[in-house]
Amino acid sequence: MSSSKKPNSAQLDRSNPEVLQRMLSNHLIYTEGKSVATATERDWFEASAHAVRDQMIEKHLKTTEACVDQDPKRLYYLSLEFLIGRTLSNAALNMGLEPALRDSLKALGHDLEEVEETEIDAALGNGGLGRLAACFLDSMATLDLPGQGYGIRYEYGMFNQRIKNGQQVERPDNWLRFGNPWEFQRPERMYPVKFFGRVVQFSDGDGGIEHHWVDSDTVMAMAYDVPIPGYNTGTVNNLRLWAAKAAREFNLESFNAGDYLSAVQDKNISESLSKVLYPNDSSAVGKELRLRQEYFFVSASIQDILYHFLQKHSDWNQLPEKVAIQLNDTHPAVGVAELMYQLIDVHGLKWDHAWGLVTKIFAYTNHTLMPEALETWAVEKFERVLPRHLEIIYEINHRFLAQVNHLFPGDTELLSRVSIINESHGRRVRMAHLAVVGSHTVNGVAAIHSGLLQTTLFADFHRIYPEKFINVTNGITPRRWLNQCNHNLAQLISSRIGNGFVRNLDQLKGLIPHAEDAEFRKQFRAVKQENKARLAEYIKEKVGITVDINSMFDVQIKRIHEYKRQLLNVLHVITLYNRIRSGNAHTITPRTIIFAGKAAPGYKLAKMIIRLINDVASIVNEDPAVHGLLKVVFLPNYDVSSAEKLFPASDLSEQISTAGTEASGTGNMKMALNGALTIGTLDGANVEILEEVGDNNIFIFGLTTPQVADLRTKGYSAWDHYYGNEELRQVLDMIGNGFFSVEEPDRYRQIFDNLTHHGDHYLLLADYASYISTQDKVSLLYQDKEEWTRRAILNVANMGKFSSDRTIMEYADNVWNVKSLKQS
Ligand code: 4GP
Repeated sequence: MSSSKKPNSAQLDRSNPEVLQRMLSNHLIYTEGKSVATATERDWFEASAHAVRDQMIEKHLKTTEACVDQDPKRLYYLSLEFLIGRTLSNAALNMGLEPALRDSLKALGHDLEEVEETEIDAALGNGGLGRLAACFLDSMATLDLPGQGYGIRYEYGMFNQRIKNGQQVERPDNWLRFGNPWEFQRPERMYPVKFFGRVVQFSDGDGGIEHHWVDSDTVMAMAYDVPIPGYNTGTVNNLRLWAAKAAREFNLESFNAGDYLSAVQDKNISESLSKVLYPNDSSAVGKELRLRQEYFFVSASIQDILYHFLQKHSDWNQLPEKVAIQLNDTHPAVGVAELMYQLIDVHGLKWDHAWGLVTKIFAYTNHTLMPEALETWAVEKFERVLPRHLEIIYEINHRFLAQVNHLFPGDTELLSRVSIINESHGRRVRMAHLAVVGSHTVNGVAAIHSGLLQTTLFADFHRIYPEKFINVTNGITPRRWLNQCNHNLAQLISSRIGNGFVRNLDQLKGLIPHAEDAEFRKQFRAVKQENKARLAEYIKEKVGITVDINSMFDVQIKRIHEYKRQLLNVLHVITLYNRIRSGNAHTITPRTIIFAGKAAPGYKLAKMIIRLINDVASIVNEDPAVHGLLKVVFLPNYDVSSAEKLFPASDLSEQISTAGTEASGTGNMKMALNGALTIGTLDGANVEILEEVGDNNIFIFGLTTPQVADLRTKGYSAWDHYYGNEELRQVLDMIGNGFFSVEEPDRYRQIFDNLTHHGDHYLLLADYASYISTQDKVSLLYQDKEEWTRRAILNVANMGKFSSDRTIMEYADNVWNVKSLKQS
């Protein structure tokens, strides 16, 4: 069809199943080159993706045009991670094509669920922060906000986790092996990104100095665009991911000298920049390739942002009126120095002018208080890779410290604490400090976390710039995390309160009276049972374990980390096991305890915890004395797609981190939105979930953050708990003495030692008694099906606050000052 011809709207009405069916068949033949007779499910997925994509493209182009016409202020979300998962069902849902797609595939003899199973997750992220970025993209598009994501098109995403003999084994995630129907390569959108070299100074003839970054190596950044459809709106935004390309296909000198291999080697080295996502691992800390990845995508993105700005504007003072940049954690913090570099060295602005603009543009979100995640770079390394940027950072720091000295004269301790350069343990660049100094707003991701940032990690900065610090509590997109993953629950809710909640999650409050309706509770339970049956099948298929869908599905799914305390959960499992073995079976409510999550490849203790869970599972699951009262499952390769099966099927949500350690959590929100009750500490967003659902509808236990701090200052003795609690002692002895690893009795000695001799840093033993007695209350309540369901419904009804639409509106209003596009 030529672009000048008006489309025939009847022909393009893809929500008409007959039309869509024809498009599917056409794409199968003309895009995939397959006949109906030879097509696999995967071919039908490709055909479906192309049919849905066609409609997205039209809206995508319109959104781009609207942005050009309206020239609004735009938000650019810089993130090293976007944990997207699958796209087909989500795009179909948001575009209003889901029913037609389901029907069309059915008419062609295929099942949407089976077809979508062949889509490989886009796992361009580790966990929380990456998934949050993906939810934010969905909300920005849904709210018609002119927002664009920028990241890296990794060739290999988050590793695949296999479990061999109970242990985690990592396998590369070759997610692009069949291609990616959702992206558009833009070979015309390429930017050079420089590394290495040196800086030479010239007089600018005006009394000033010009800096020239010379003898550098160049890698090209090539854009790939991924359309991001909003729900039930004309807006389709863009996620732009950068791939590294060699600046020259071949090094001609080597090639002419007959050294073909080293000619190609240069190309490989350049292109390895976007090869693989770093798992957030302690071994990744300080890795030069990581620094280069960060600078690579930040530089390309900022060049692209300025290119678009300069298409329409010539007055630099307008830059902060047109551009807002959000730094998703410190990974893109080098952007502060890069924008200075671009403005001063490339576009010739003076320092003060440039700095005035930069500090109106950036905002920074912190996602963790864990010290190992706070990025720093050795000065020598930074200088080698980015010599000019180090000079710029020195200058930023010099001026910043002068300002601090002015505010707090003579406080040299303060100066050394806040300096962007840490001088005390080998000189290092502190990226969090650069982010705070260069941003107008700094936020944490839940009220408690933002408070802790201000009183602990950034207390000094809070004294210097109190006005910079705010809280923006995280949220999740209800499209993926309710409508898409729990279709039946969404339908049931719609049948009572309409479907306005999908765009305005506060409307779920309308369910509150229905919690008192026995018929509604029955239907709600039926949905949960169906979801549990679906998960049970999946578990059977993946790990061969049969689980009882009438048992309580007690679920802890998240990265494996000591602070998240999967081990505390294991202590409870073993406690239940011991009670059953000692003849107390009649007091036990049957449970299926499900774990899933990946450990960073270099995090030995986290890997040991996975192994322990698997060892405990084999003993418990095979012991005839257990009589089906207890099953333990470790589901391998936790990813977005398996999460979509796990959340809807959960009865109990385990959110049991040591108070003060989990920044927010978002799994806690997904669980409650899908009708699970939470057992949790007063940590992260649990605190706000409690406020929303009321203390009757959540199980809170354990020490509070001030109590944790207090205990640590006063001195804590894990042994007191060990000797003071017989059940606990028995459990710990079993772990330490090899009950679960008879062939290697010392296998878990280190766990025992950490929890006893080495001080139990995350205070598992201090919280054990409170956790166990709260779990007993959970068990008791689960026996009262009606009351349990009533409370589960009240959880769903009170989750309105945790929509990422609310979160994004707060960022748009309080941080970015970005307004919705006008729809034509
Ligand atoms: C995570 C936090 O651990 C989690 O509490 C929070 O909900 C999430 O970010 C989104 O804000 N942090 C990371 C990380 O993913 O890599 O630091």
